[in-house]
Amino acid sequence: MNPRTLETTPKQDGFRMPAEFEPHEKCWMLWPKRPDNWRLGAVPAQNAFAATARAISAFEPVVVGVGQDQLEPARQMLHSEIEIINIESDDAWMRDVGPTFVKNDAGEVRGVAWQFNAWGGHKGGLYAPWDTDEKIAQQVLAHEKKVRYRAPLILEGGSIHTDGQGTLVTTEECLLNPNRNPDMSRAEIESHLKAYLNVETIIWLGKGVYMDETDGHVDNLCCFIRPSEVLLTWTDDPSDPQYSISCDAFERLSRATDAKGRKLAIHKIHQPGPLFMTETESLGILPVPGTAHRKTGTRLAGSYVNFYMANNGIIFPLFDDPRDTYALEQFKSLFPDRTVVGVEAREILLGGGNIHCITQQQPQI
Ligand code: KQY
Repeated sequence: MNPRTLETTPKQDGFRMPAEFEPHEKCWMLWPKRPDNWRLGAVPAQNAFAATARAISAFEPVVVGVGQDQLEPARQMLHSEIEIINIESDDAWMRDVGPTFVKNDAGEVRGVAWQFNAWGGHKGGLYAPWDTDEKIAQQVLAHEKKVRYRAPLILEGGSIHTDGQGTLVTTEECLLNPNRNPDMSRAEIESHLKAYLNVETIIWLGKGVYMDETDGHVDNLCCFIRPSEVLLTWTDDPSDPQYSISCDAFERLSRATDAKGRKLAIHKIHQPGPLFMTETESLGILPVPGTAHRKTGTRLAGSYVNFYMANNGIIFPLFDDPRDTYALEQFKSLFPDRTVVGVEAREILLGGGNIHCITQQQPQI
C-alpha cells in the first residue's frame, strides 16, 4: 500500500527535519548482498552490518529491510531483537534511499522521499538500474503509516546534516554536481532544501572527503554534534590531499553563523590511515560491467565522522588503525552523556560508505 502523498511542503505544514542528536523512535537499515559491490558474496559485509545493528539495538529499536532471497541468512545473522521486514533493494544504503523524516511541534512525523539516481545516474553513478532503491522510501513510510512528501529533486540523505534549529550543512561537490540536478541553480536547490527540510541557513562546504565515490557526501566530512557545534574530519599532514579539503571546510565553517546567529565551535577528528584497498579485498569483488569497479590500491574514504548518534549512544567505525584509540577517547569527551561503542567497519568502508550511510533515524513522536 502506498503512503498518502501530499502536494504541499513540510515548511508550509510546519514540519522540520530534526537533528540526528534528537530522540529517535527507531533506526532503519538494509541488508547488503550484491557481489559486485561487497566482497566474497557480501558475507563479511553482512557480518559488519549485523554488528552495527546489534550495537545500535542496545539504544533503540532497529528494523532491517531484507530482500526475499536473504530472509533466512539474515535471520540467522541478525540478533533476535532486530526486526526484519521484506524490502527489496538494489544495494544497502538506507541513509541515501530511505526517507528523511520531518516532525512538527505536535509530535507528528512525516517523511520526505527524494529522487535517487545511484549517486550520479549515467554520468558517474555507481550502478544501474536503481529503480528498486527508488521505491524504498515509500515502503518505509507505508510500513510506518506515515504521510509522504515527494521532493522534486535528486538528493541522498548522506549529503545533508541539520542542527534541527534551521541550519543545514552540505557540500558543493555533491549538491551542485551536474550529475544530480543539472537544470537547477544553487538558488533553486537552496529553495527546495528550505521548503522540504524547513531550514533557513545553508552552510556550503566545498569538497567532501578525498576519493569519496558519492561526490563528496557531507556525512563523511562534517556533522552537527549539538546546536552550534560541528565535528570535522581532519589530517595534520599537509602532503595529504585531504589536508586542503579539510582546511577549506574549516575556513568556511569558521566564517559561518547558524540560523540562530551563533558562531560554530569546530571540533577536528583526525582521519584514519590513509587506508587503501588490498589485492585480496579487490579480488573478492565480482567485476560486472556497469558497476563501479574497485581496484587494488584504491584509496578508501575512511572517516570517523561517518558515525551514528543513537539514543544515549554513539556507534562509530573502527578501522583496525592506530587512530581508532584516539577517536574513541575523543567521542567520549565530545559526548559525555552517551555510551560510545566502536564497531569494526572496514568491510562497510570497502563498499564505499560507513555506519552513517547504512542507517537512517526515525524521530520520536
Ligand atoms: O555516504 C553515504 N551516505 C553512502 C555511501 C554510498 C556508497 C555507495 N557505494
